[in-house]
Amino acid sequence: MKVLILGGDGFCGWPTALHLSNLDYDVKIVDNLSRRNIDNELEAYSLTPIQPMGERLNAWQEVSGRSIEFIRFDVAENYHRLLTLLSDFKPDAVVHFAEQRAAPYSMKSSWHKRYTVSNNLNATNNLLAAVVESGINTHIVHLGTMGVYGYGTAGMKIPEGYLEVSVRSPEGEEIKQEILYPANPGSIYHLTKTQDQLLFAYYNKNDQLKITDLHQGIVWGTQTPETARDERLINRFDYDGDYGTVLNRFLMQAAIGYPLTVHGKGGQTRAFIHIRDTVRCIQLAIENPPQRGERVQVMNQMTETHRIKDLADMIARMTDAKIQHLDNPRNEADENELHVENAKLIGLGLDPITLEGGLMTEVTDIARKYADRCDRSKIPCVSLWSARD
Ligand code: NAD
Ligand code: USQ
Repeated sequence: MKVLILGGDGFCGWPTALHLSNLDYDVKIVDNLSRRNIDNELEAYSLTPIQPMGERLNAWQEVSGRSIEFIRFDVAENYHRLLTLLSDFKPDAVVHFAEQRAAPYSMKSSWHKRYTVSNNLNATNNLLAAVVESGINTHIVHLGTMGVYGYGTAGMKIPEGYLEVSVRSPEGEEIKQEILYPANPGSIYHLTKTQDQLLFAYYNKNDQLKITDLHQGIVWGTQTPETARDERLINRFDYDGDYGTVLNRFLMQAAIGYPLTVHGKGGQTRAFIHIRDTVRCIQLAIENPPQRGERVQVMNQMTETHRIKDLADMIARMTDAKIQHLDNPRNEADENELHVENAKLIGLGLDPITLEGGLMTEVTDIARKYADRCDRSKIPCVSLWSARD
């Protein structure tokens, strides 16, 4: 099975590439290294010492005997390179991670808004147009986000992509339809993922492309069995105010004795998944493609939901960390309930890693081990959703 991984140098893409290579997939990675350039822009680096791509791939060859090819180009800009690669390699699946993924980064300035929209939408549209032009029969697996739905549920479980609605015709007849769940993005980044959905729906309808959109929750953890095999294979761990996601930030903060940074009262409820489950879900998605002509397959890729203040309390209990309540830099509800349907991936065989089960290992193995690499000045979230007096 041949798989092309777009964005394969990133936090989710790198462990996915190794996981699939380990299963004997023929893997090629495309990445423009924009994420590493953003590290330079923000002067905030991974807590873990990630190696350059060449070093990573040599180490993988050494420990596993398997090779992965890396091709560096910009998927949003270099359309013909993408088209040629697809036509020559003819992958059975393309996994699309190649987008700017941080909500705070997307809100930093008008430049960052425009960059995020242009990068993410052009990357997705280029991939779709190139698959059509190449004529290959591939399955596109895209990483979407739970944030396309917003985080309110009107008392029901958020379904996997589609909502059944019924309307009454002028004659009084009840007509049932399934529509994409109404989009309700909370940042420019999340907005790009809602627009991706429309691109997928259109190309699926017009060109019968086979597409799976994985609406993923917040990923936590760092290592997978493959990235843990050699320190040169280590995965990235973001903790800064733009790219660090909440649970990994709390884990790192606890490890260095920094009070846990809860936004507002911490009543926000969000969906979570461990990085080891992420790579497994992507494998399950690749192994279970939709049929040609079938509508876009949407799966909610999350395993549990937690309220931010409950996470902070749990970590504080386990580590004696202090908690600080900060003014929320975001424009979001102070409090929400969140119930999510995730039966599809569970039905395909996902056996979730739970927070309680995996937490302490992350704290000790990674956050404490690399605590001296942390730059405390990069921890505060300084990106504001709207101008303040
Ligand atoms: P990341 O920033 O670590 O990785 C993305 C990779 O894509 C980077 O290596 C970057 O250099 C590359 N890239 C970006 N634009 C590109 C382009 N135009 N051409 C080529 N390469 C490009 O992000 P991640 O955490 O690995 O997230 C991967 C995907 O999963 C994203 O689409 C993100 O929206 C989604 N996702 C992530 C999380 C999470 O918690 N990390 C949760 C839900 C969904
Ligand atoms: N938060 C804090 N303290 C912090 C950091 C965040 O209280 O120090 C709060 C935020 O205000 C927010 C929640 O925690 O309410 C989640 O923030 P986050 O940065 O962990 O996650 P988010 O911005 O939603 O983005 C991340 C990934 C993104 C992915 C998304 C999945 O960066 O790529 O799409 O999670 S989801 O949240 O399900 O939409």
